Amino acid sequence: MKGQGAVGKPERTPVGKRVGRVAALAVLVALTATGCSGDEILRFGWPKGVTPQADQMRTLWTWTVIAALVVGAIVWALIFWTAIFHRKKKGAAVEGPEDLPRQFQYNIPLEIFTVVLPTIMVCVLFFFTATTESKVLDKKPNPDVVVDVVAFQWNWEFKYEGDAAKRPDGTQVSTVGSSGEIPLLVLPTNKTIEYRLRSTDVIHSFWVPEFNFKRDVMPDPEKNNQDSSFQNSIDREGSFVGRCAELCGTYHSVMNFEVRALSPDKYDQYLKLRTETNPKTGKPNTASEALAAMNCGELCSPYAVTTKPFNTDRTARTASN
Ligand SMILES: [Cu+2]
Repeated sequence: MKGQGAVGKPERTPVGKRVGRVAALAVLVALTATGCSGDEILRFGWPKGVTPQADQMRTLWTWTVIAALVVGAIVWALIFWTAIFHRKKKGAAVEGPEDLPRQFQYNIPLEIFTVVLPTIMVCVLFFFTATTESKVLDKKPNPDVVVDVVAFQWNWEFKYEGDAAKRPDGTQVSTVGSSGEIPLLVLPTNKTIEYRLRSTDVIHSFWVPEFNFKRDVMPDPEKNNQDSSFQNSIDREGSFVGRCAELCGTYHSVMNFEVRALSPDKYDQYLKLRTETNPKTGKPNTASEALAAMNCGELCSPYAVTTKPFNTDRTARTASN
């Protein structure tokens, strides 16, 4: 038996209408007020990648978020629909056993559908995750540049492998960061670069946001069964900030570094300068001295441009950036 209130012409609840209008307005404001371009919206907060690997990750991210938003929108719609349109009707009879909602459960076909469909969705997601992963983690046998990334509490050392980076005294060119100077990892564009990660103390993580990729830097990666190297190629010149993405102690937040991507000829010039001795100091050129000598404008800024050394005064109340 139906409640008396349920009979008669169905009235559209003003609440539903209002919620609909507010939601539509919120979406409109969100889309227009941010001033984001279409490309920016589709990146969903991710930076513009500077490597082909980063672009592949970003494509996967965009489609994953779209899929998640579709699922979210459907689930939210179901929640709001049940909350708004299944309220007790106005003027319904005094509560009694005959006015209770339909007491149903165990909809087997619906349950099978809501288990099978998410399983298929996760499988599709897994397929694209696995194919993207194999592309991003792919390694060429002969990388053009090999750099040892050594993390320590609390900074980085970038040591260049190969004959081109050999100084006359037989040592390899290396850049060590200090609390007063952000280390610059100078790299060539459009070359395959291999990063070999290792830590001298605790676990850190090598993260360049514009690579859309990070990897933990472990002490003893071999003993820890970690594949401690990865490769990529940077497709445009520029300065990109890098950060430590694994809590590593008191000064975890101040381990910023900078990747400086230069065209291959500028990079060769840089590396050559690094192997040469500075007549003023009698020591091999440092990263900043080599860049200053190159004098190629913003790209050859001798110091980091995306981040600055942190204030070593412990009573200061400013965060690093
Ligand atoms: Cu760290």
